Amino acid sequence: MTISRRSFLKGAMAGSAASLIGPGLLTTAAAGVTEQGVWKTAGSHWGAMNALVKGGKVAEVKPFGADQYPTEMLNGIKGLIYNPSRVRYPMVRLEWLKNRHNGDRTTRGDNRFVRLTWDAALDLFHEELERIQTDYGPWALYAGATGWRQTGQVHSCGNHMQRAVAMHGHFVKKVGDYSTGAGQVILPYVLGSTEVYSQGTSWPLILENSKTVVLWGNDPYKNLQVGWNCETHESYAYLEQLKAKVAEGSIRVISVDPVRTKTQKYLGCEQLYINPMTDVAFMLGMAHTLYNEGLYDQEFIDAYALGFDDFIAYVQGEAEDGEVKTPEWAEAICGVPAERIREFARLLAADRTQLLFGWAIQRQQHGEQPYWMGAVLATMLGQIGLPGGGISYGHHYSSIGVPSSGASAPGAFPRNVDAGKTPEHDNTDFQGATSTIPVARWIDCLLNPGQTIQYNGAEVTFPDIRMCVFSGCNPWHHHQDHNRMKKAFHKLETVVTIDYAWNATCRFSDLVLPACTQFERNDIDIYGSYSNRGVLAMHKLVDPLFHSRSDFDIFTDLCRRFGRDEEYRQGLDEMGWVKKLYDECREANKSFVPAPTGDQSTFSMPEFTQFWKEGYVDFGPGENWVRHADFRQAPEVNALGTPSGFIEVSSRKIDRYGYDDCRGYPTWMEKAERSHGGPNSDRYPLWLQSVHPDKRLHSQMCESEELRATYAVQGREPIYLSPQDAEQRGIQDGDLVRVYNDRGQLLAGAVVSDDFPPGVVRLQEGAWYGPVGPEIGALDTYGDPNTLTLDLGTSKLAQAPSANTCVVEIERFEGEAPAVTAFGGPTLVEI
Ligand SMILES: Nc1nc2c(c(=O)[nH]1)N[C@H]1C(S)=C(S)[C@@H](COP(=O)(O)OP(=O)(O)OC[C@H]3O[C@@H](n4cnc5c(=O)[nH]c(N)nc54)[C@H](O)[C@@H]3O)O[C@H]1N2
Ligand SMILES: Nc1nc2c(c(=O)[nH]1)N[C@H]1C(S)=C(S)[C@@H](COP(=O)(O)OP(=O)(O)OC[C@H]3O[C@@H](n4cnc5c(=O)[nH]c(N)nc54)[C@H](O)[C@@H]3O)O[C@H]1N2
Ligand SMILES: [Mo]
Repeated sequence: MTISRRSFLKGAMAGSAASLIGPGLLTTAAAGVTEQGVWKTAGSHWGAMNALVKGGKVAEVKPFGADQYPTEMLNGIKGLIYNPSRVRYPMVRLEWLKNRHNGDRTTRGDNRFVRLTWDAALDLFHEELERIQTDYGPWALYAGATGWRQTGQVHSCGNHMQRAVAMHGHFVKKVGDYSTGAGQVILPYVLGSTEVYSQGTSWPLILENSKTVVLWGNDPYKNLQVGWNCETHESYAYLEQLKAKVAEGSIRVISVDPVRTKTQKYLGCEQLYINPMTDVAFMLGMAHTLYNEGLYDQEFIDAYALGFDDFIAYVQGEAEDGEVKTPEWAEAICGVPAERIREFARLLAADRTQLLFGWAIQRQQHGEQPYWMGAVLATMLGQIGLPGGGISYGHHYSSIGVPSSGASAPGAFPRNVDAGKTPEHDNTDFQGATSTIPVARWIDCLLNPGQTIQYNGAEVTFPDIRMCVFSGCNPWHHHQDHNRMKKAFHKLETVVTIDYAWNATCRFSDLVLPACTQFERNDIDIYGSYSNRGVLAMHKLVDPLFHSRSDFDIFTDLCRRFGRDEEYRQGLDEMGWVKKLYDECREANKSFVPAPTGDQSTFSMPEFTQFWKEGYVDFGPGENWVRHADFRQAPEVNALGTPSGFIEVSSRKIDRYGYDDCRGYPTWMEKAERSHGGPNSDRYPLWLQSVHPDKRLHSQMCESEELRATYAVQGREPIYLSPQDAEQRGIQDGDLVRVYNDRGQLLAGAVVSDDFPPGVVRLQEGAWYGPVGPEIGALDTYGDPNTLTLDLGTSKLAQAPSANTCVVEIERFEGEAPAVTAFGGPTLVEI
């Protein structure tokens, strides 16, 4: 059931075309000694790079030669390695050290910690795993949460944590993720795959064939700066060509978004303003126009889709609600004038149209609906499977749309116990509870053990979790409603976190173990994420700082405590693993045929030593490809993965679940709270969107002081708001403001900007949580939006996060502002 990004990536590559080697493509010498120091290759989510190491320190970072569009975030790398928020030593929370799990848990978060030796810390970790497995059982341990671990296939830290814990005993796992939780559950019913992590139609074909490109809640120019692997930003070359086409008038790009985005400004394209969270109403109005003006493709629907009649009856007002979904009906909800809705529908039907959806609109209550409705719209337009037509849910992510090389990528250090082996504690009795929970429902689970909820047609019964282990994720940024999280954490007996940055997750843990950064260990990865352009040597730049160690070393040492360290590392050390993964990749690519030469003999991977010295192997570019073209060509042979094999405009299967919040076809449903006249807007009139940050990867790099200084306002996270909302509240650009609702309050720095319409404000996710104290309701001094967001499942279908369903009020902050507590590590207590 677990959906792994890597496995989707691999699937995408397996089906893609072969590639060509581009000699001389990489301009920068990978490795070499100069008078000033040594240049080495390294990698990160922000980009593959070359780094100058001088006197044992990283002195300079330059983009990798193949990266023609490097992100400004490379300027944050040095500050990520060297900053006051590094975890320096193994640490234990004072109260927990004194009284262990019997202590006062409401003090968790007071940030008072005592330094430990590695041996003492790992003994405690091991003892706690033993205690939980012996006194309770596997249902009491949650080690399921993983996140944006650093790049590198050997050190992928979630794998290390889960393998080591799994060798000790079973534990509760998660299904889904925060990125596309609703999308990846609804789309298999509609289009037969998750779509979100699938390779998409190649950019060159979009540029060649599309007449209209719709960016639907989508800001690729901002979001393509980071990739799941070592990014090389090839997508930006295509965005540049798109910009030229917009300028010459050969492609019309329209961005459906409440906000004037970075991409809009870069492309110089049109914005179609829409009230937040009302896209489904808007699209229903469009469907009404397409249907009643005869602009939809009946032939395509007859040949490729099922369930259109039930859906159209709803549009025409023949369903239970009796409401006709006219553009006038839609206007009252979405704020787009009815005539504009009609014009937009006509425009999309007039010629080749590519719909490109972002992910934020499914990170809201009923987030399944805009995705389903988008697919229905694309079905009515009848262009699915055509070059430059149809719908994509991924072109803003990790170089999706850049043709894949088709080569085999290196594998990874294993996540699970080896085949044929069992854990030390082989108890699989979850006492009637479910061993896998929907990822965003873990706080519900902590608060309501034993409760049964619906999930995707099944029942999930929450286990009674007592201990959590976190590595490579920062739940105290990524999960919604921190004050509710505090209540849940009062129930936890033990929390262990392994991280290199002392973020709020460390603060709310009992035992914290210092990992090193990816620049302090050797590794191997692909560069170019979905394009899979080549293999990169990630050279260790400097030794682990302070007392930090690689996750590999940390967990080998933990496993030694129950005598299974050799089995854990399969007898290999770090470089042994780097070489093993390279050699396996080399073997797998023996028969790799680069497409443009079509000649296997034009490609070979060198011996490991040569690769390590040169720093990379390039697979060359891939071939153009059209998503769903095979289905369009032969729908019976290349049936979709839906129950019927066809596009399901209505789903019998979902209808049979009988959910009131996800019906048998896409429907408009009011939200629990909504700005622009929606519920609770009288008290909290401002919609808070918590989009992905322009100059961070979530919470990663927030600690980088130099980079933070380029966007912080009075040392706080910026909150963006419209001139109208600012004026109404007597707020000036640069003012300190208090942002609040019934769930929490925070300080932020006001940025007044025309990019934002009245009623819409933005705090970027990943701002470090810095409460004044551990108490529930305490003011957050830096500005983490999840202090304010709603912790609610999207629906009974996906139970995904609804972070973007959130309304707030803002006031100017008067008086003495408390200092920012988010950064700088723990309060060290000597005992
Ligand atoms: N309000 C709101 N909340 C959101 C979102 C939103 O849009 N709005 N977006 C959601 C989404 S899509 C996502 S993907 C999540 C992201 O949530 P996370 O993946 O939890 O976010 P990161 O900040 O990337 O956290 C990664 C953590 O792992 C640590 N780390 C990195 N590499 C290593 C390593 O090698 N070893 C160890 N031990 N630790 C390491 C980093 O220091 C950091 O603390 O946030 C979600 N939360
Ligand atoms: N720089 C940077 N890039 C990243 C990341 C990062 O942290 N930093 N994170 C990566 C990850 S893990 C993920 S999941 C993706 C996230 O990718 P997304 O979820 O697509 O990105 P967001 O930036 O949250 O939002 C994109 C746009 O959606 C719009 N939007 C929000 N709500 C609505 C709505 O109701 N209707 C409409 N029409 N528009 C709406 C916002 O105004 C914004 O312009 O980004 C990836 N890329
Ligand atoms: Mo994400």
